[in-house]
Amino acid sequence: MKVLFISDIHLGARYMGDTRTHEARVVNFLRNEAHDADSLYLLGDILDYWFEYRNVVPRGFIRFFGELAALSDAGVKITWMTGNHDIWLFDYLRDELGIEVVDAPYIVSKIGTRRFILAHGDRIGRTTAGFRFICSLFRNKVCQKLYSGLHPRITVPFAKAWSNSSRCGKGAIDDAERKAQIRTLVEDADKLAKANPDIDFIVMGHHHIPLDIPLPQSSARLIVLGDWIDNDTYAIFDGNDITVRRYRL
Ligand SMILES: [Mn+2]
Repeated sequence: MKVLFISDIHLGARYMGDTRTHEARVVNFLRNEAHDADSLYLLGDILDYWFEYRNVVPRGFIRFFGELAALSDAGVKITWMTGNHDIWLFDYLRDELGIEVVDAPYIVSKIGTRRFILAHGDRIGRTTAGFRFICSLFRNKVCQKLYSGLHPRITVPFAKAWSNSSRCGKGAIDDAERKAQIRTLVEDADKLAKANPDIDFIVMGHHHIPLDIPLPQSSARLIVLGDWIDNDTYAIFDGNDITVRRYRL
């Protein structure tokens, strides 16, 4: 059995500079690693910004979407859990690519003989009240309807600038703060594992730090996928165990 997990690619992010090279790295990974996989889990923030209007979709990501389509057509089961950057995947990518789109704080899923909690992770671990408020607006159906009525000439530059500023904020985190962030994350994951006692692995993205930590109060392990900005990391599950790896071209 081969199952892949990947998150936080942030395709199209302005701060990546050369977005075409960034996309090519990811497509290369999928081409070399995913074609013999049984399933592929995209755990959110795959696209830095995306909004599906009813009849129109944003430009870009052609090679990435093409590769997902090829994988899906070849029988690889693809599940895309939305993150806080790619919340607005509605039915277009789902139907066009033949994938499953999931918008939930987390899901419990049996893969092979093991039980997983899968999440993007933005609703697990340390978050500020402001961040939670913004995310609840982003997920609100009425707000989405109103937003879709605005011309993309207004919304796209706004969204890209907002994403860019939140990234610049993240870069300013110092070591002490990062350690505190990981400590809170482990505590929260531990609570989640205790509430779901037969869980083997909690796999999530969002935090942009590759981690594989045994949880203190359960037999489960916390796997954080890292990202494709600084780390180029993913996780691979063989039916029995899961490992976090760095992709090298
Ligand atoms: Mn995120």
